[in-house]
Amino acid sequence: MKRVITYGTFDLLHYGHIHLLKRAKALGDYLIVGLSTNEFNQKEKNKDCYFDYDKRKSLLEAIRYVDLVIPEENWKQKVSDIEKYHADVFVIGDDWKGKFDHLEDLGVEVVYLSRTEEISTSKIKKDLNQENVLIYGAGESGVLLVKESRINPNFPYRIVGFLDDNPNKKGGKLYGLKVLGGLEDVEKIVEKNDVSKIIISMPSVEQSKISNILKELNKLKDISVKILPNVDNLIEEGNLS
Ligand code: C2G
Repeated sequence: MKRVITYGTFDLLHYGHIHLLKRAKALGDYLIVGLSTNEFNQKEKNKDCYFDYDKRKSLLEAIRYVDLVIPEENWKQKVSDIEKYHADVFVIGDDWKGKFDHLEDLGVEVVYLSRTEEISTSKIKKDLNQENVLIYGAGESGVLLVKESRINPNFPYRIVGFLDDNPNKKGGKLYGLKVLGGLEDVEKIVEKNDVSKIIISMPSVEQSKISNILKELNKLKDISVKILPNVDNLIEEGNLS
C-alpha cells in the first residue's frame, strides 16, 4: 500500500483544496492529511480560521480521497509523521515549491502540485465582504469606475450594474454590466441586487439635477450615496504655494 501525506489549514473548504486532495490521493492508495490546529494557525501561520479545527477535520473526513486526518501542531512534525505513518509520498501545492525538498532524505518522494489559481480562502472572505454598489450614470466616468474595479484587487465594492434615466439605455450593457433602470426603478433594483451603496457618476450634469436625484435616493432605506466629483473639482490649483 502506497501512503501519501499532505498538510494544510483547509479553512472554508473549496474546490481548490478538493482538487489538491484528489490529485494527492491519485499518487497512492492511502492519504493522510496533517490538518493545522487553530493554535498552529494563529501562532505560526498568522491565520484566523473561520471554522475551528473540529469542523475543518469533519469536513476533510467526509471527503472520499481522505483516509486519515491528524493534527498539524508545528512545522517540524513532518519528519516524525512520515516515519510514524510510513509515508512514501509527501505532497503539497507548488506555492511551497522547494520548501520541503529536504524530506527526500527520509526516502520519500516529494511532489509539488499546481495550485488552483483563481480561488483561495482569503479571496472568498474578501469577495463576501464587498458591498454591492450601483453606478448612477451609464457614461464614460461610470465605465472608468468599472475598469478600475476590474484591475484594482483592493477595489472595495462589487459593481452590480448601472442606473440611467435615459430609457434608450435601459436593458443595454456597458462593459459587461447591465443598465438596470432609472430613478423610478431604483427601489426594486436595490432590493433585488442587495445593494447598499449608489455612486452617482455624472460629472457633467448640472448641480440642480444631482440635488433632485440625491433627494430621491436619500428616501431609500439603508442606502449610502457617494458622488463622483466632476473633473474640475479633481484638478487642483497648480500654483506653487
Ligand atoms: N491549495 C491549492 N489551490 C488553492 C488553495 C490551496 O492547491 N487555490 C492547496 C495548497 O497548496 C495546500 C493545500 O491546498 O497544498 C491546503 O492549502 P492551505 O489550507 O492554504 O494550507 P497552507 O496554508 O498552504 O498550509 O505545513 C504545511 C502547511 O500546513 C500548508
